[in-house]
Amino acid sequence: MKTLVPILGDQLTPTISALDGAAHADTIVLMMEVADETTYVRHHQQKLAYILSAMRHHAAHLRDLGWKIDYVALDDVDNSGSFTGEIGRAIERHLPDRIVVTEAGEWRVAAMIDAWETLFGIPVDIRADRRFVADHAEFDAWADGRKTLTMEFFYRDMRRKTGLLMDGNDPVGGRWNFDKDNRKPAKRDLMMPRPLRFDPDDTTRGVLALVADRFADHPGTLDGFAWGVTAADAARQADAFFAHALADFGAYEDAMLTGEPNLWHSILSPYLNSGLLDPLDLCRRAEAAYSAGRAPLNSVEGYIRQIIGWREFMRGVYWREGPAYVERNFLDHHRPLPDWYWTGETDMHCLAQAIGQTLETAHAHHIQRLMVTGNFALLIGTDPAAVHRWYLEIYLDAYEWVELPNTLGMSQFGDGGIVGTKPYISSGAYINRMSDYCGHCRYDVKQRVGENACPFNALYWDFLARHADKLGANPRLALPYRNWAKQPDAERRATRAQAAAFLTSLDADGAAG
Ligand code: FAD
Ligand code: DLZ
Ligand code: SF4
Repeated sequence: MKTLVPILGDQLTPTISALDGAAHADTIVLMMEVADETTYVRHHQQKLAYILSAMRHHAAHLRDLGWKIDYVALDDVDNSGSFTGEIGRAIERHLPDRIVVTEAGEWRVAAMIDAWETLFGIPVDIRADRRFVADHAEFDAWADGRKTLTMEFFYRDMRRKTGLLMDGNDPVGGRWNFDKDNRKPAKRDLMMPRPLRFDPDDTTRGVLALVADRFADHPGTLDGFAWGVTAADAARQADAFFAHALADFGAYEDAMLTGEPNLWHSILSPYLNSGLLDPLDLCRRAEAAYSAGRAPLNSVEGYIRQIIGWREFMRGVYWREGPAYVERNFLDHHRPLPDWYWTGETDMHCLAQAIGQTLETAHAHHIQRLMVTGNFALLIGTDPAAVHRWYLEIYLDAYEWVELPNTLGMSQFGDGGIVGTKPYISSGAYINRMSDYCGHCRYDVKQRVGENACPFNALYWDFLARHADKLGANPRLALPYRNWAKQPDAERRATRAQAAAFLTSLDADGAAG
């Protein structure tokens, strides 16, 4: 039976379920670079270059493995610009008896695939994506009947299911979570691990020229593009992480340093999300490093929790909440993002650092995304859909299934408490504790009012005051609300006036920093 197997840009795994049971002789693998995917948001230029180059390398790899590949390049003259258009053209070229495809990673593309059977009048077999620990039914079974979805409990089930860091029925080390050993601020260290840089080969150079030609108006820069684009590159970066960074990953997970974009993070999410690396394989390597005494438990447990805990949990929430999740706006926020989210031109050093490195590399680590750019967007009352669009376009690892629940749910509290039990907000004090940013800033992190006061401070209290009706009864915010209530009236008025003036200046020029 002649079979057409479309492989999407985040399905770059040779063992993808769509190829299960397929034979080289009667299978056509279709890969499509299409205008719709490159423009549905204004992806960072490096994200476009990475995905297109990784797709081209993957096609070459599959060809080497013996598959027949039909590859549609973005600049092919007859390219229709959409997945559905390209499937239609491929059906005319190959006259397949059926289509077999692995489920898409987002609602938008899933809806397209769902329409193919009726549209083209041939059977379409949509297969589960085996690259995750839990499938949709399993997540739903876990979530059904629970009043709140707590990641920690889901994570424990994933530990039991995978056997990772388990000692029979108990967690290795007697605890599920070693976070209290983590969250240390970092000091500059000349021996700090640095991610590998990969020189563009001919294929990547061709793609860089294409992106420069067609997408020069997209955010970010192509200068210094150094991402790996093959499974072999990704494996080298993973080796480097396990050899040099895993041991201190836990301790410095939440640290931030000026001019140090990566610290002890793995910088593997782009490769994981497009299929060049296998999440469980990475977890097993981390566990082996612990067993061999090469990395402490707090680091290894922390790393494994990010992958089989947070990553899987986010995916579960995304598919469970449905396509309307993107519209949720619990706090009724409507401000646009300041223009300088696309330039990094602000005097607020923490934001200039996080945004600046993002424009340069299309990557920032978790605490920068959550407690700098996300925290600020939330405190000023940005429309969560606008924040979502920014994260989706600006990060190399951003696909909606993982980006949306992180942004709209965890970071912006737009879902009112599905992903997290309270909004992730902080004043400047948190940023000062976890980074060296404030020492380089024109603002004074210790001041709440006045011309030089750190804007995060007044904004933090103003946020709590503004949302007392929706958040005042949240037990996890009881302490800050008590603190706010204890402050003298005059101080509270001055704080709110300071925040109001800052917000007005933001509205006036879109670049208050
Ligand atoms: P490490 O710090 O080394 O962590 C190890 C791995 O754990 C990562 O590679 C990643 O696969 C996984 N991980 C860690 N935290 C999370 C999380 N919260 N959700 C899912 N996986 C996680 N991650 C994405 O992969 N794509 C996104 O689009 C994305 N958007 C985000 C948006 C916001 C507002 C926030 C707060 C977080 C977002 N994250 C996203 C999660 C996290 O920031 C990145 O996974 C991480 O920074 C990737 O860098 P790393 O590989 O060095 O991670
Ligand atoms: C993100 C992206 C981009 C920019 N371009 C393509 C493309 O040209 N062809 C392709 O197959 N996939 C691309 N992708 C990834 C898809 O958007 C991704 O596979 C869908 O979001 C489904 O999860
Ligand atoms: Fe950021 Fe405030 Fe510190 Fe400046 S003083 S770096 S704005 S937290």
